[in-house]
Amino acid sequence: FYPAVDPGQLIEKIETYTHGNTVEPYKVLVLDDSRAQAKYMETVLKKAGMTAHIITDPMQIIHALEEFSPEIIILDMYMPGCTGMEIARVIRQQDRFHSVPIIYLSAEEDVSKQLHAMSLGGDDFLTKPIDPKHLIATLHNRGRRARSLLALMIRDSLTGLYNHTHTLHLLEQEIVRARQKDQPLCFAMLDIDYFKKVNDTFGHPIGDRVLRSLSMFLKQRLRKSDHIGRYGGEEFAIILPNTRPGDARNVLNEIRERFSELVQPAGDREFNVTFSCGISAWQGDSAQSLCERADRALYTSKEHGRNCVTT
Ligand code: GH3
Ligand code: MG
Ligand code: MG
Ligand code: MG
Repeated sequence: FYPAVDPGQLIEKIETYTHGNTVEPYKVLVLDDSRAQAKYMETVLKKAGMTAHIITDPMQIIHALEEFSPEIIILDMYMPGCTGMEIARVIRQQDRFHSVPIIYLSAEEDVSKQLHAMSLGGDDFLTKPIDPKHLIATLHNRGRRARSLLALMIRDSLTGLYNHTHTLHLLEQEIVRARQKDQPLCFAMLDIDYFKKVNDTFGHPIGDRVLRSLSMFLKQRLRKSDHIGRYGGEEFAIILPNTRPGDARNVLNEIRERFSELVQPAGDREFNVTFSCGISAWQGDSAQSLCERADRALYTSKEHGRNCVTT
């Protein structure tokens, strides 16, 4: 346990250090079997403007990961019945927490033991007693890097939209929310019509520009609460929370019509592009089933001559 520091003085120091920092508070999970150490950490983190979640029982780790969704994890090394390394391994087994920074904080001074712990899934090894400034600086650096990595991981680089994996993750989340709030939810799949011909006629770079133009168009015309993803090559997925199927159809029909009127330039030529759309309304079923139904509706739109929306 960090000794003999005047908490008032300490807090003042940390506040000076973090002054002017406007980033969203980092969510930090701390596991330490010593209640006193855990409490101390909580004070330091909170005063540094971070959101702290403290546990003293290693058995709570899985639950804490689920409930709190930490961005950074601080682990004690020696706890009754298990070690920090074993906990790190449990954390790393979960896909979602594969790249979340894990920092050991321990009184262990044996460097070979520290290195061993780092080789088992840890990113840093800090020793107790830790200078709060040192701790907070480490957390800020780790947190910033973790966030920029995550931002890259969830987006498609061509369009800036959410990628396939993250779109499905959002869909799962919105299903949970729709159930809790007893609200409707719609899912739309879009596929550009005859896109192969665009590439063949005007070249791949112009095709890429069409993909970006549709992405921008969707971002401008949908609500902030809607999620737009690039589902595949020239396929897009849209999650429409709190939306009834009739409203989803009207919105997408409007977008479809406006987009089809948009002139796409290609050197001294120009052309128009259309898309087909399939919409499914959530009926208490799984994300997979919702996707399958939207895909079938999209297929129907293609069969009916393209440039239309099927619910
Ligand atoms: P349909 O109306 O039936 O959807 O016809 P289509 O030509 O759009 O469908 P198809 O699936 O045959 O072709 C999709 C094309 O999209 C083929 C592929 O080369 C192109 N494509 C996929 N990803 C990209 C990309 O990132 N950039 C470009 N320029 N083209 C892409
Ligand atoms: Mg301990
Ligand atoms: Mg396609
Ligand atoms: Mg297509």
